[in-house]
Amino acid sequence: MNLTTKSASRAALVTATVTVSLSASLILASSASAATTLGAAAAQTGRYFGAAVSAGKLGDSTYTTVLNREFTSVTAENEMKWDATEPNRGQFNHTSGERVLAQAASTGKQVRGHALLWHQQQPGWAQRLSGSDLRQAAINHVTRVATHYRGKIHSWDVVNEAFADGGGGGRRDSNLQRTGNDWIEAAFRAARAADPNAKLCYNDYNTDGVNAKSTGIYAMVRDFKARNVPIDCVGFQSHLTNSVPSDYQANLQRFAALGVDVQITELDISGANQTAVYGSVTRSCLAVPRCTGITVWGIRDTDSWRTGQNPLLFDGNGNKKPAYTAVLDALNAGGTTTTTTTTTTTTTTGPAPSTCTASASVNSWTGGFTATVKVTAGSTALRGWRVTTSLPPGTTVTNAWSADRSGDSGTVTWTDVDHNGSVAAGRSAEFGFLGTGSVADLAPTCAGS
Ligand code: 9MR
Repeated sequence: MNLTTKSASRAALVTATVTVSLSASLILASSASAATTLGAAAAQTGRYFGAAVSAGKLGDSTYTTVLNREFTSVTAENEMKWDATEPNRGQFNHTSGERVLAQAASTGKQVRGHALLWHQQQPGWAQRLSGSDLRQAAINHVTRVATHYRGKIHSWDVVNEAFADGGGGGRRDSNLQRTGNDWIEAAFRAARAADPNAKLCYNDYNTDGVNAKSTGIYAMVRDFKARNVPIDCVGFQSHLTNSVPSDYQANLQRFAALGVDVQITELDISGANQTAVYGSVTRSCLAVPRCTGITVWGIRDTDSWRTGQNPLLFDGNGNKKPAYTAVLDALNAGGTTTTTTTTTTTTTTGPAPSTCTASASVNSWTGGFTATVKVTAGSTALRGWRVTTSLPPGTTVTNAWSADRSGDSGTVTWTDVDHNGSVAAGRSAEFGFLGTGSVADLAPTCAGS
């Protein structure tokens, strides 16, 4: 419970910082706050849950009802691909992509951009190019499309499916590959320059376990990180049939250990074991701190590119399938949440005292945790805030968002960033971080300005 004590010295014209209360409560997420939608359940673990969406279906109310209720992220299934966005060289068409984007933005969803360069779904004019002309056209395409959507895309699939199937672990032959092996890094550099805040992903299929193809991609990502080629994430499409490789989680984990986020980007699962495999894939993502979200490749079975295989979470009428329940239950069991609340009051001789409280929600699994920290202004608006957390020995912050931090371990001070320093009276701002190790209580304290 929160204790709030008025400071007796509040009216005094002295500068003082008084910590007035400290309290802690432990809440088990599974018993206290089981969420009833995929998006809400995933959000409790610090993740998004998304779906591939077609602009042409946004007029279907069954479709949009499920979309709006369940999902917190959207991928345009075809509308941001090269053939759709640059049908003629140098002439861009973003009409359909913008429809998907607008629907997502109006309902508070984030957007995965898919896909800037791919050997398929190239416009005819690009298919007929080669060599330096194609390279120039491809990089121009990346620049122009990423610039158009700058600031609106959470993650871009910069390059899609560039590795070959089979045993070699090498690149797939394509017109793009024939422009030179460095085409992928050139694309990532162009995308970073065009939209510095988007996460830049490499995306592929048949990479769902430790195999020659995923190992080839792993080597590329390791090389990119070593040479500072900008790459932030790897997408695992996960088009599965009846089972998932036993080393699925280990494979996600080895990529995460390279310092990139991992995302499950096009999940669909056919076969008699569908329900169990959906649960298993979900748990694998939850077990990997840097697995930041799951996207299913369509909403209803009738929306799937896998005609007749019924690989999705909703039937043709938009009803929840057993696989839906398996995913929701797995998300809701995602970990133990510890909530700690600390109140600090700052009294100054300045214009008006600014008070704030901070509470932390921690989601833990073996070896790691996600923390979400909520900063709430008291009766006076905040112009900025500073939160201090205590991390126990053996824990390290590996990734954070929406706050600057003083270090990665021990006592860490977090300060507001541009967009979340101003908090109106009684309103809240949030930031979060991922860490390795085990945390029971972050004991956050807040100071306002
Ligand atoms: O689902 C997409 C389908 O509507 C398109 O006709 C097809 C064109 O190749 O692409 C499908 O989506 C693919 C995605 O863009 C990349 N990974 C494989 C997906 C299924 O083919």
